[in-house]
Amino acid sequence: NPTVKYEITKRLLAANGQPISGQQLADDFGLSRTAIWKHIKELETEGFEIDTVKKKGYVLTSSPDSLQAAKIDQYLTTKRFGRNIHYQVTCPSTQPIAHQLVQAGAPDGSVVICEEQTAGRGRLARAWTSTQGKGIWMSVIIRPEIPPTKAPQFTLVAAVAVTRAIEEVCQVRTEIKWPNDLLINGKKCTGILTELQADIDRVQAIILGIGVNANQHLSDFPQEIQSIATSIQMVTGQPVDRAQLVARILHHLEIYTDLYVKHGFEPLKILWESYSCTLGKRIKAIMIHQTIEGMALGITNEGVLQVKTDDGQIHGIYSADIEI
Ligand code: BT5
Repeated sequence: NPTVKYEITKRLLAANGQPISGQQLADDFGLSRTAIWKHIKELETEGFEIDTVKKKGYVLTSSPDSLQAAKIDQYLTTKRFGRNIHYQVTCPSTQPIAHQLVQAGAPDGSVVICEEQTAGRGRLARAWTSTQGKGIWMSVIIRPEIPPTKAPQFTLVAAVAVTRAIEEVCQVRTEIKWPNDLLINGKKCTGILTELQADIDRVQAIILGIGVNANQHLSDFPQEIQSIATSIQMVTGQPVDRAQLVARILHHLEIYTDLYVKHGFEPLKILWESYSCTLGKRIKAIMIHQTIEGMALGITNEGVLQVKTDDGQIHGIYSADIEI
């Protein structure tokens, strides 16, 4: 029973090294002590180290660096976001799972998260490398009351949320490269993928894919992206507590989503601009059918990038790959 296991894990984590009586757990969950013991044994196979102290009960001595709901839960400060977590050790990609959950009626703020993606994806069917246990690979289901045309702005909302979370939890500043990359020292540490399920005039759900490189070393990346990718640990030298970072991302994502739904992108714009490394620079915006080169002037209240070409014309860009 996954719910009981989850509750036991939560209790053990919350006990902070103090013993928890097996009898107490058995009483609370209406199970036999043997059934509780079986759950404890299962947790041990998942990497939890648990001592059995005679007459006192179970003591959690260490927990694995993993992203089970119970591990994230201990840091959660949100009302809705992350209150419904689907965890899998491995999956092709969290995005299609989240799409299915939307169809099944998953509530606002539901999260799909895993340790490893075997077919992680970026925009335009590009691949996203998602090494086992090294990063945060998650999809957040958001159900805002907005028209579908506004959905792309969620990429910017998410970029600000993740930037702030990384800054607070890992003490390192990331820069936002419009629209969906977070960089440290010019290298990509986070990618965001915004997908949508919608009726003609109404968003059913935004499926926000967030990939954060947390604890990789250079050799964990495939050769072809070693020169463009980085991880937080590679920069700070400190291992990242991924569960804590996930909880903080969800914290900011909930606040900024609510702010956005109420007041639009405008109140988030100043924050977004303060982290941007795109504005005020000469850039190349590469789109599917054309490339525009010029000065990145700013973003509009709708999050559209404005680029001034040498002939003085100003172009509004909705989505592109940017070269600086
Ligand atoms: C993105 O696409 O940056 C969006 C990445 C979204 C990943 C999340 S993880 C959870 C959820 N489930 C999924 O399957 N996806 C989402 P784009 O801007 O198209 O960038 C893709 C490019 O980034 C690739 O072509 C590589 O050059 C590079 N890249 C691939 N893996 C990377 C990594 N781990 N770190 C940095 N760069 C990477």
